[in-house]
Amino acid sequence: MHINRRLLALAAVTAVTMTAQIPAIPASAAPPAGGGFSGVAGDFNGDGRDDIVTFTRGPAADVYVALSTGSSFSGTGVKWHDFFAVGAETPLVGDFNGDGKDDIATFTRGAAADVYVALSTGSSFSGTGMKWHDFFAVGVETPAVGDFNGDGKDDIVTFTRGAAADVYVALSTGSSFSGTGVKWHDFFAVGAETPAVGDFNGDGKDDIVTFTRGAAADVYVALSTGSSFAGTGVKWHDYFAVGSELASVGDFNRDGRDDIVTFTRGAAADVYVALSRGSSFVGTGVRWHNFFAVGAEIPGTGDFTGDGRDDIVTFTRGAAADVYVARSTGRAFAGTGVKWHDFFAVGAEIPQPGILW
Ligand SMILES: [Ca+2]
Ligand SMILES: [Ca+2]
Ligand SMILES: [Ca+2]
Ligand SMILES: [Ca+2]
Repeated sequence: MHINRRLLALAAVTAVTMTAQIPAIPASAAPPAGGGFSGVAGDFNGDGRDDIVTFTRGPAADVYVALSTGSSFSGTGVKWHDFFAVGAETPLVGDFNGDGKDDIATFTRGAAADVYVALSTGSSFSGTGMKWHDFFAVGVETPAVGDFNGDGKDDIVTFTRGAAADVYVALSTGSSFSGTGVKWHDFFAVGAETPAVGDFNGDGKDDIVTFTRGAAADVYVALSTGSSFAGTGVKWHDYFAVGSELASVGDFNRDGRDDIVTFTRGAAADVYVALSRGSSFVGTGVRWHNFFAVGAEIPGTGDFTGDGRDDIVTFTRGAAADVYVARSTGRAFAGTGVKWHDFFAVGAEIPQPGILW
């Protein structure tokens, strides 16, 4: 996301094949205890190409990175941190000090609600036990990352969901996250909706989106003013991410506005995109790939080729631990079965980018 905001080249958009978007019945992605999250990719060495990271969590709490070469992810067993995201913590990615290299954050949630950060040096994540906030994302809240005030440093947001549906933000100072109980919205991502972050109007400040999924399949957006998220019940799409599909965000056509993507997974393994027009997401049933993120694989988004258009990745995990990428052409995701790594995110590890609802 960081790269795409800087690339405002206009991409020609033409119609692609229209097909019916059908509900899918994917297996569970085995989300972390207490609820899921959706993270986008990070560029850990600052070369303009997004990379992948995986967290073993548990007692080992190892963190491995494989760097994008533009056509594959390089490096097996390259450990960037040996004690981060312990137990069942929630790890996410962002450039928290604004130096152009993406860093990692982990949220303990629960009663402690601590937030730790380790900063990228370009070849490792530095710092153990560096607490950037001591009361954020409490209980089973859903944290996410974005630059909500547009100062170049990524901030953190948390969604209570449920009946309260409150949204809190803490802004990065470059060395901590500032603000406790600072509510930016008081009714967004209600019940079991799945929220995510992106700059949907392309003004340089990240906004929030929520997917109702189910039969309604509504998509709501609230735009950042720099100090709050504005708008309640502003529907940007009325039929996207149906049933239990997994939805995420990326700028797939490189126009500077983040778009939305949904993965049916299961046997169909279809991928649909709706492009942002700045005040709505356009396109229903526009399929950008017809066989990607099969079964219970974990998909994600990022600009792995470094051309300014966000691509898609999927992790098989398990014993195979294969990683596939399909690159965006601006109108579709190209390539089936193009393996970028053959041993990454083993077993039940948590890769990022990844959607784990
Ligand atoms: Ca950084
Ligand atoms: Ca910021
Ligand atoms: Ca925005
Ligand atoms: Ca776009």
